[in-house]
Amino acid sequence: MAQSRRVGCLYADSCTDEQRAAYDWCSDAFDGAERRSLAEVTPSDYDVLWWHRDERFDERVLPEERAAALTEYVRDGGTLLLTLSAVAAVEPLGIDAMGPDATGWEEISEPTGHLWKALYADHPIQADYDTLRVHTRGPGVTVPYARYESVLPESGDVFASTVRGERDAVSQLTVVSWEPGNGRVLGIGSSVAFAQPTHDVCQMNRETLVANSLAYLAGDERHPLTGRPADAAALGRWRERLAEDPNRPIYHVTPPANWLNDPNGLIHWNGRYHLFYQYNPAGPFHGTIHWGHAVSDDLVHWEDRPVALSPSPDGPDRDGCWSGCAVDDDGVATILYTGGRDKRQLPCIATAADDDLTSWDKDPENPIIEELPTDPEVLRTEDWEGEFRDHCVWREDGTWYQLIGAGMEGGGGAALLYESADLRDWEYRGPILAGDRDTAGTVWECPELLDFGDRQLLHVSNYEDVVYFLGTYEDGEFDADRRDKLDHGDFYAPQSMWTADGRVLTWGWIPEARDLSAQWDAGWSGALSLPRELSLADDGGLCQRPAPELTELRGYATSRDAVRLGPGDTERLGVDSRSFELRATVRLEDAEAVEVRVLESPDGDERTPIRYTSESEIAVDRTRSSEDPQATVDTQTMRVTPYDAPLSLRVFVDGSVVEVFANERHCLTSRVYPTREDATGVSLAAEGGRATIASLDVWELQSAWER
Ligand code: DQQ
Repeated sequence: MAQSRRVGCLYADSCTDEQRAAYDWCSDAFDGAERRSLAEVTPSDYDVLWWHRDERFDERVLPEERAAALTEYVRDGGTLLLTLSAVAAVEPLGIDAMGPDATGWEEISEPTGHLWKALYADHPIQADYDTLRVHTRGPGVTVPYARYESVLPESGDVFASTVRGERDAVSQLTVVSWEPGNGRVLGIGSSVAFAQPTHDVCQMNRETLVANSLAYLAGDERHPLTGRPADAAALGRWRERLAEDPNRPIYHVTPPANWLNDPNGLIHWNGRYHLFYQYNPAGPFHGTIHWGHAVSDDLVHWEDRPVALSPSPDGPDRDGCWSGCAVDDDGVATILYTGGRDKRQLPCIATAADDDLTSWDKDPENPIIEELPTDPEVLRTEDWEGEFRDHCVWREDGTWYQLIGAGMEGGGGAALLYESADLRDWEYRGPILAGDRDTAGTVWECPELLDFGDRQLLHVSNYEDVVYFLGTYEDGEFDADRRDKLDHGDFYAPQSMWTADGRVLTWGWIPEARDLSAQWDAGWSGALSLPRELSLADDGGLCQRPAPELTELRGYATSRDAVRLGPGDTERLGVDSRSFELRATVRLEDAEAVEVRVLESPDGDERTPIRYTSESEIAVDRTRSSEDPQATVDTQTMRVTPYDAPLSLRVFVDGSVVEVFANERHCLTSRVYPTREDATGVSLAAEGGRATIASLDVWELQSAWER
């Protein structure tokens, strides 16, 4: 039945076949639909305006005066649907400073449509579907499109990317919503062509999408989540929306929604701890990287802050603000980060515009280093003119030093040293350490040098692992005498903060271990590790332990005195949780192995054993962690020393994160995704002999976020 809405269907000079087909359909669907040329339309006559354009968008079709009238109409509360290449009008209409960067015609070879974000699964436009993947165009036609691909709208909120056949094209952003002034604008940049026939399902989906969009825009209802969040309350609503997901950690730092990777710019400033992180507001995938922001007074309770750093449409960071660090430049909080544009990645600098580190002023001279070093030559790849990024900056005797991660042509990864008097003019000094390609990786990302007095630690991330070197750093050279991994599992690109009382705390990115579609469906991706206190032991080795502040999160406790297990014995503990800390001291006696099984269903079908063996190995066995075929199931292992002493174990389970600390030295972080609601138990088991769990405590851990 036709809906009674006044829809103004816009065209430039005359209607094309495609516009005629679309607007004919609209007249059937809406009683009050009328065609109007842009030159003569009176916008306020309509509940909603729809501009569907299949010809290339050209600013000449929108003379300044017309554009101004439409802009005013929208700002005053009017609503506008832009489809296909009309989405490009957002720039001249002043709706967004950044228009779609990918426009043209494409041949559709398989059913194509929209990949909706989980955040908007219940949006009135999409609510008729119980899937996030909705095909709206069948194969065999060539249709126009206007999408965001390597940039993001500056103020628009992405509702959907693209689905092609069964494949998620996550970075082709095609449905975007704006709320300029009092108005609302929706852009659907592809897969809504009407003229050529398509098969029934696509046709129905396409009509539902456009009808829902027009009805939504013509009505007064606003969706509570729409809009790029500008404050903690709006970010909290996103967090709330995802809170029921049992895989979502509650006491690890996560993005409010969408994507998180490396920790950045860690700094204790004005009495508060600031954590920034690589963040993609477009969705749960790596792309269009901004800096997200969270603050804490105590290192365990965190508050969301609005996005701190965004790419500038005209800047050297147009395609992304990649990893960097923060320093105190005589009372001015300053960040150095990597700006990306096309195939160039170069260092940029920004200073805090306020004491809360909420916004940052980028230096007009960015990038502050314009040329890549040539001695040795930086590795050129398909993606980059030079693999050259990420920053670690410190001051010594009044001089600033900076490490940048790189790959070297014909060699392996390297940490390159620069020197400066003012953080802006940098002189190249050469690599402080370079790895060989076969054993240390082709590129070193996120290098960080930590000074422990007599000895120093350098860690680098080589695409696979975080490798650390212990030794001495002097006169621009690092002389390493030990090397190991900082973590043996899912942990990458860590960065550290010095606390006021002189401790080093390190956070790493805990990536997901499930496929991209599963991440998309979850609506979020990535977490940060717990803060780890790094220090050197008397024997010169590295100690890593959870920051003591974390005990603040402890709630209800289950404690056991010595538990003695015979060969084959299993003991179930009275734990029913997915967010807890377990602390145990394990003696193997003559057992071959002891297992602490977490996230275990009552029948044991789903469980994640953390296995300590007489071979001095800890394994997190994921073979039965999840019945979800999208989850990774391999076993992750690490060696633990000393061989014959009891093992002191601390395990932090949080939704899908299992973070293991052994003997305050070795770490293994794992991701697991139990599917069963009752996979919340913990049991102990011994194999091949007797074992003793000398002490055992389990604490429920509370949320780090206010709810
Ligand atoms: N992640 C950043 C880069 C860095 C990499 C991009 C490491 O700056 O090299 O998001 O995960």
